[in-house]
Amino acid sequence: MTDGKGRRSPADHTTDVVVLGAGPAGLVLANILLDRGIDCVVLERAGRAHVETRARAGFLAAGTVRILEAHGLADGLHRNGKLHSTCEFRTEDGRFQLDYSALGQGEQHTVYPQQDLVSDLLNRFLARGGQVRFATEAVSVQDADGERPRVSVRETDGRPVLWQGRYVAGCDGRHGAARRSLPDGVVRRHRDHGVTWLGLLAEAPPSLDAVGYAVHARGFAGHMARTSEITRYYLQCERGTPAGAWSEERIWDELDLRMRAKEFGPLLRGRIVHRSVVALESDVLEPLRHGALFLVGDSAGLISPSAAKGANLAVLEADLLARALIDDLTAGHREGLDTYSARSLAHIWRAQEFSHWMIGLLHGPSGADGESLFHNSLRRARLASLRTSRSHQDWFADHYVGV
Ligand code: RFL
Repeated sequence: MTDGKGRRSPADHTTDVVVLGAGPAGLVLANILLDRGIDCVVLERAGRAHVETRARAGFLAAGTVRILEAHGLADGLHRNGKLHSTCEFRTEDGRFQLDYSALGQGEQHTVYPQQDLVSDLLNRFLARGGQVRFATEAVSVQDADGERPRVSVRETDGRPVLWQGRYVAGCDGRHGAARRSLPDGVVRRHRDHGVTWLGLLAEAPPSLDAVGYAVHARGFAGHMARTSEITRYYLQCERGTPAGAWSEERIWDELDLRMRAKEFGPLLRGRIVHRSVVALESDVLEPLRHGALFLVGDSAGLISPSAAKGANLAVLEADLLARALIDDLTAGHREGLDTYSARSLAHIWRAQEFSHWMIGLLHGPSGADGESLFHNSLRRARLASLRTSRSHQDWFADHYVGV
């Protein structure tokens, strides 16, 4: 903001790092910074209750858990999370399980709902004196290529406020202010995978001790444990299907059919307590830095949930950026900041590649034309390799549980 003579208006608040967004990325970053005595603030558009109850991810990779442990942020997930290491594929050729703790590097997931992780991170940050401004929407990042970038913010009462920092961390997701404030030169590589899922949370215990992936002519169905009382299910649906379009009975019947419950055992039914429609899309911005503004997590790149990588990448990038900011702000070493974008992108693209491979494994065209039939035969062959080839399984395990 400038006055009538082109002078910058004075900032209302100053800090070292302005963090936009209180999701996994923003809160991991802010906790690490605060631990090292770096002054920061987290500006969050939503209210606290919303942030702590937003159900999304649940599968944390072993590397993610190690990062959280290294910063003393893993107590809750060790107390209440569950180790998990099996996935099951159900197809027209039967079913098979892979115990990935016995394959590749032998790593496991920890199943811990994202909202519980966010709640732990938030409580720890606040308990240590961290500052989070809820119901505070960042509108734009200004002067990102200058010495003192600023974030203009709309407070709850609509009042405009300016925050100034040395750096701004854009952890505010796909529709946030960080992305909106980038200059034209930033490239966005985007892919719409043409597949839509109905994402469901059922008040029902998991029905199998594995992540279930069902490949069916009627479309994909997925089963993922969350807690002993809540299970996530996915059903592929037509693009444009409203979240509320299917009755609970239809949902369970369709899940039974696609998961082949008659053949492999019943699904434990319960109330559907949450539904959302997820269009499988991916995008990556390059570079992830514009001057003093850095992109982290979903704001850096959106990844389809097919391989459960999004929250894991968010934590990994937050750790990379935190270390780089600490090096710069405590010792004047800029190298970490200079390489942040390239290092993060290397991880992001490997995760994108695997996610894309998973989409091809789990979905196929439903038509009976030559191309659809060809595609489906390829998919069948891919599943057969996974069922029978140990080297294929080792490769899968390392990519499935790693980032
Ligand atoms: P988040 O979690 O979206 O947090 C961004 C925060 O920024 C706030 N915000 C703003 N604040 C201030 N000013 C603004 N202008 C703002 N605009 C937005 C928002 O309110 C929010 O609080 O991003 P972050 O931290 O980058 O974390 C990313 C993860 O949330 C995401 O990648 C995962 O949830 C993806 N994902 C999964 N990832 C996994 O690793 N494992 C999984 O099992 C998994 N399952 C999933 C998923 C995503 C799903 N959906 C909803 C697409 C399942 C689903 C259904």
